[in-house]
Amino acid sequence: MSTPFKSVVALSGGVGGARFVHGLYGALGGDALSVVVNTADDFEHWGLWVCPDLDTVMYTLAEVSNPEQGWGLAGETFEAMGMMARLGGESWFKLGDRDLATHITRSSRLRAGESLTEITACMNKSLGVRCRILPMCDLPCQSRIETLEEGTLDFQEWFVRRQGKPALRRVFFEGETTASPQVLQRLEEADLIVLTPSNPYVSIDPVLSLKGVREILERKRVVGVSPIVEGRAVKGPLGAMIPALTGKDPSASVIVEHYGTLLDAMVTETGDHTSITSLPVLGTNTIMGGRQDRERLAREVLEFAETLR
Ligand code: FO1
Repeated sequence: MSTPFKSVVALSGGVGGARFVHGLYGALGGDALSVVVNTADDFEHWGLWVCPDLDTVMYTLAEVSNPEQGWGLAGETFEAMGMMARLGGESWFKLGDRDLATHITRSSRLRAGESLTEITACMNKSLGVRCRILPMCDLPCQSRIETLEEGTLDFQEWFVRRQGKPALRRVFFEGETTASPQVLQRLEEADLIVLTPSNPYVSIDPVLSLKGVREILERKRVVGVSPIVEGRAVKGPLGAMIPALTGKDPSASVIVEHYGTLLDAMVTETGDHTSITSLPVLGTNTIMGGRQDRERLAREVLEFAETLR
């Protein structure tokens, strides 16, 4: 598509963000697109360093992801996990047999001293992904979930093992506080930044928490896409997190309030846009099915962003 944007940066978490980024990739091509991916969900499992959002974005853009669940690989098998369970190991987090190759490759290269940024670039290239996929930082920065009654849990422990049931008090981040130099450079060079329809609290906020990121975004054209559609989260724990963290019902307006002055404009589901008066808003069909739908939404967001000045 013809667009005036030479350098678009998308901030993304897992499934919802990855689907939108897939649309942007189709609409823009690889050269004009960089994706900064949340790594605060990353954790060690079976002695391997697992980066769920980086892998979800990579598999989605390489078109090898599991279309129903959005994470993991299509046609995956779980023989290793079955054996792990027989051996008395942990089996609450489903690592597939082919997905394991990703975690083993990454973990051994990290141990050999390569950075997560370098490894991510190589793996994406190997799978034929032609845009820049950048982890938000190179060292661990992890989301911690402070619960009302069960202390503080790691994100995957809370979300997958405990199915998001322990009531939330707050989310905070522990570890690295500085974005990678590559991330800061891409953000500085961007002429459009998109906050994809990912969870603001555990996918986008970790990126925004890194030193220098907010300051750059305040100077840039930033458009958000709402992960809340007609009062419901499309996927994941966001629908329950909003009332717990804000005392409000889920809505696109809550997302706009959350990002505050960072946003220049917002894209929401048709109908949801009428409740937002504080900034320019585009109401459209934001539910993304297949590739065509994702590209259609991405084109609409880019055309809308062009009209902002
Ligand atoms: N999500 C689940 O709900 N259950 C799982 O067993 C699970 C395994 C898994 C393995 C690899 C991977 O890359 C992602 C995986 N996810 C799983 C998704 C992941 O926990 C979350 O969706 C993200 O961390 C949130 O963005």
